[in-house]
Amino acid sequence: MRKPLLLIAIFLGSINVFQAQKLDIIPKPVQIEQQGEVFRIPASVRLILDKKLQHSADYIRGEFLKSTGITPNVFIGASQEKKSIVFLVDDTMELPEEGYRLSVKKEGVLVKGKSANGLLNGFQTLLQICSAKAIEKGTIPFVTIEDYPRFEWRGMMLDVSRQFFDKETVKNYIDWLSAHKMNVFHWHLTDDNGWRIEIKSMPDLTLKGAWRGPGEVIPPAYGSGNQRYGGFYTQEDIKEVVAHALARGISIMPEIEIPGHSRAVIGAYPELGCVITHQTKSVQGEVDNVWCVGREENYQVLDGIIKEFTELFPFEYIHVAGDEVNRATWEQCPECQAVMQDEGFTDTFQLQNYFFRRVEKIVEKYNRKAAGWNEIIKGGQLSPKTQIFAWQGVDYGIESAKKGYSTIMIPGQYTYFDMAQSASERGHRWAAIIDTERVYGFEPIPENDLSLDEQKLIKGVQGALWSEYLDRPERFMEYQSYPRISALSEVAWSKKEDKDWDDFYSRLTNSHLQRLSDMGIAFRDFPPTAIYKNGNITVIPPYEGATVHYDAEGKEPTLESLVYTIPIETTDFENYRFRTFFNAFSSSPMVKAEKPPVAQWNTSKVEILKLSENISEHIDKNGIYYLSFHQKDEQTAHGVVREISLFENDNLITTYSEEQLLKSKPQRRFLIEKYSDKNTYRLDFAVENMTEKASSAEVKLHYSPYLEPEVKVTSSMSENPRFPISNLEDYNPDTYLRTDVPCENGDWILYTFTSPVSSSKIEVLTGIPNHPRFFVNDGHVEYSYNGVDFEKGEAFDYGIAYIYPKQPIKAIKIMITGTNHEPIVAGQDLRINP
Ligand code: TNX
Repeated sequence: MRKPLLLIAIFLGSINVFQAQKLDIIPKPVQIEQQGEVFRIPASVRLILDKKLQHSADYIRGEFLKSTGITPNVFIGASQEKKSIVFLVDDTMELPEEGYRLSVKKEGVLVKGKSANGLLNGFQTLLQICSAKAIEKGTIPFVTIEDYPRFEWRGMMLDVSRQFFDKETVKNYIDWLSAHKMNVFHWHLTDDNGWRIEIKSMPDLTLKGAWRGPGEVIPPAYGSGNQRYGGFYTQEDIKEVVAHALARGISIMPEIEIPGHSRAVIGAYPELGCVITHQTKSVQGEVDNVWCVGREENYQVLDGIIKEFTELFPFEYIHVAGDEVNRATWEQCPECQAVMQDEGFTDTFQLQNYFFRRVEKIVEKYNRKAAGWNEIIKGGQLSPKTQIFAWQGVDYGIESAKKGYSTIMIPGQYTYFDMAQSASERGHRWAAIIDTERVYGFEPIPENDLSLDEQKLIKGVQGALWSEYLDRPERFMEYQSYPRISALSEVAWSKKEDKDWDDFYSRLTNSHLQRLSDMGIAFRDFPPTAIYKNGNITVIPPYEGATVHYDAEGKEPTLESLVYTIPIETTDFENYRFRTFFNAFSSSPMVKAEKPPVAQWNTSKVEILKLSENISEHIDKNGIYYLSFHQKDEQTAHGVVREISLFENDNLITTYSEEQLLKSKPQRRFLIEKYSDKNTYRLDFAVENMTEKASSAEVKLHYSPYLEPEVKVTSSMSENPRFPISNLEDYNPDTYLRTDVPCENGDWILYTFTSPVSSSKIEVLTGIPNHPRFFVNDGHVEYSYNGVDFEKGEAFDYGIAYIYPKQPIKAIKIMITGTNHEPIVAGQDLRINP
């Protein structure tokens, strides 16, 4: 008789532990409760919208259809009915602004919002529930959600100057932000390389200043080459985009870059610039790009421009920039000097502050507030209404809040999505390499450095997408944006204590990447890990269900390449490349197979570790090997390494005794010349951890695919002493040449080998490594087998040319036939394939 009782107990138990279906909502809501049943959406479902949501009716109808496959009947302000989906504003709700409550029951769906934007946030949650992987199409599980944002400002900036993105692209961009409950689109409309907004009182700003190329007022830049390139938005376009954003709960903050980054303006209206005797360059190498701040008429011009901005943009803030101003221009300008004298200023930051005080007055006259980059704090007080954007680092946000300004955290080190996502990918790297996990880990409130009142001045966070390098490959701006913005949205919206990377990653990869794909975003997928051991490559996909394609000949895998299923037996692991593909548009960067680390350690004690490892199985041929130290993140990068020695059968091959900080990512080179499979190889090194902070790393050994023969390099162009030409002789890919001058027809760089080199293919690269700036546009390579007679080879394509020698080669020459339209030229080490 005991058995049936037990069965009943199990049965009852299984009812209680109802397994909630994963809803995978991003950003994570504050509170969710799920019940076991589902609401079936009727085929003729009624969507009843509060009058305050009228402006979003079309948007809501369209998105609902896309997400559920059901065309709703939309009513404004009608009374509630059974089985309908109702959106109601209730400003008496005890919730923060933009908060909402969502309940799905047998009777129907009710979304209550504190405001129209609160309802839109609830609507986004509803769409995400309907598109979660676990949810049957056409149903919504019974659920109760209460949700509100952590920060009132959740922004994203897009630079449309360096590359122009048309109106439709911008509208899509706004849609994607609103799907993530972001609420500010910061539109960087003007910069050195193009003015993009029609201003009726200053028509040449767009007639001339929106175009670059040969014979235009702005020289070619950022991939536009010898083509006329540009574009702008008419005032009608702007109004259309503003209305589009409003319907999606997004405010648009326009930015006018003043007084620096203004080459387009000065090109169109030269009289707005200073009269100077010798040129100086801005941080980004531009000349003639600063407004004269001593010329009184300029303030009327600015008043006219700002007035038109305020007529187009209803948002409370106008961003007036102030970053990276080349103030050296003002030092030479008589009119600027006169103001300095009259005002008794001793440095040009005071003059900059004078300028912004006047600009703030104009902005406030039109009932708006000014916003600016963190540099504008320098040189004096600002209006208490002005809001500061801390881009150079969190410390600048701390300084701004301590001075009492409303502050937005937008630190390059975490939220600049023009930064590369991994070491081998395209993008800036001046602030950091920023992957999605790093964005997710960003905490906008530096609690230890600010009082509670000061913390309240941190109004929110923002990401930025500068567009210098978005010219290629195709849809790279989407690749740089997502899923990093998905991570940012959670930083901005969700509670700090609810943040958990593993949980976020599981929601992202389980349902949200599919949502991004459904929105038509060509996002960056996560790369697999490929490990080579005992003659086999084993691939670990980045997440369950990910499809990894591979190529066995060193080429970039495509969707047509083989799909990885089981471990690959090979003696040739270095030639394999792997890549995750979500679909034809979204994929990961490619990765190589790696051997397991040769050594690792992990300590949080003050100690000296002496490591000694037998690494014989990692060495299998003669050639150059690189030893590198990889930390997981900055928190575990403490300590130094030294006395790194490699032994062959107990005989020392090379030793590096000097000490190097782990933070500096040490890399050491070893040459094996007498390999035999009977040899044993041993690696010894010491790690010293000086504090009780974490020190841990993996040590990897890579066989270099390239030859490194002795070479001497000379050039017709003078070098920048910080990036000398001798950097081209060291085969260290991190060091490169910068000239002091732009290149001209007839300039050259000559690589001469001590003895002729046999190679199947030599890659000649110009520009900064992984960062397409300062490369050779117009030119070709030449090569010589005897060092005297040169043959003409390939022309440079986007900074690269290849040589396929037929016999051992003695010298290679980069021949320049035109300017690269950049202030300098950069050169790199040759890549010489065996
Ligand atoms: C600095 S961020 C700039 C931009 C560049 C960006 C590239 C800022 C206020 N100024 O002009 O595009 O770096 O990362």
